[in-house]
Amino acid sequence: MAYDPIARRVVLFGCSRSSSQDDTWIWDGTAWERRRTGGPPRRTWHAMAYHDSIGATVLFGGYGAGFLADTWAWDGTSGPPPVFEEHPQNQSVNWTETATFRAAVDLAPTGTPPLSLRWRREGVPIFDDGRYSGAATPVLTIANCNAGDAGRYDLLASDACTPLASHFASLTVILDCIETYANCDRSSTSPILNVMDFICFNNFFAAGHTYANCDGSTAPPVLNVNDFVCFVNRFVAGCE
Ligand SMILES: [Ca+2]
Ligand SMILES: [Ca+2]
Repeated sequence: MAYDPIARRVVLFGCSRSSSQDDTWIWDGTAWERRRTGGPPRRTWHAMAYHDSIGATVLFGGYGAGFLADTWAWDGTSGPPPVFEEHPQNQSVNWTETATFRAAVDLAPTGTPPLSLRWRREGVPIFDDGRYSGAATPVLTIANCNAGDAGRYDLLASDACTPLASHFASLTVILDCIETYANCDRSSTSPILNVMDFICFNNFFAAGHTYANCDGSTAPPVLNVNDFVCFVNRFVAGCE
């Protein structure tokens, strides 16, 4: 820790909590503020002082990955924020298929990982579950996509200073399965095919509706048990 008499603030770097740290903080007499410096690797037992002639806070040595003998100077300006090297891309998937969003953050400008990563849909954080995986990594996978997955996704990268969001990427889920024969009730939420389609088929059958002539037969009786067998087969076949 050192006092900067020009900026009239205290500068704190590193030291040890449960392990040695690599964060820089300033105290202006009112509040602590963490600053992004791209500065020294983590350490403790180092020496710091304000150097008048170069107008910088100077740090020397300490103990990090072994005993250190390096010298660093910080002029009080914050380093650049992380930048996205790769933004997620818009994509379309068919219903029940898997979608993958990918992004990459360049840590080089800051040199102060770790960042915490979190994918969001329409600004709402996503967490891993049975269908989402990688929600806190650069690659988000969404399995068995349904209509509710459509929307805008982005990756939020947060360090201790400033959260940074990627561009939005849109996911479009193509619901051609809605038009499949077995989706008798033309429902559009997952699961598209369920018991309601059997009830629907029964109702059409009872009403003598041409929809119930699943096998396309023409000899009377046009609607018979073969149409039930046909419907079951079409249901099992799903969206084919
Ligand atoms: Ca249905
Ligand atoms: Ca028939």
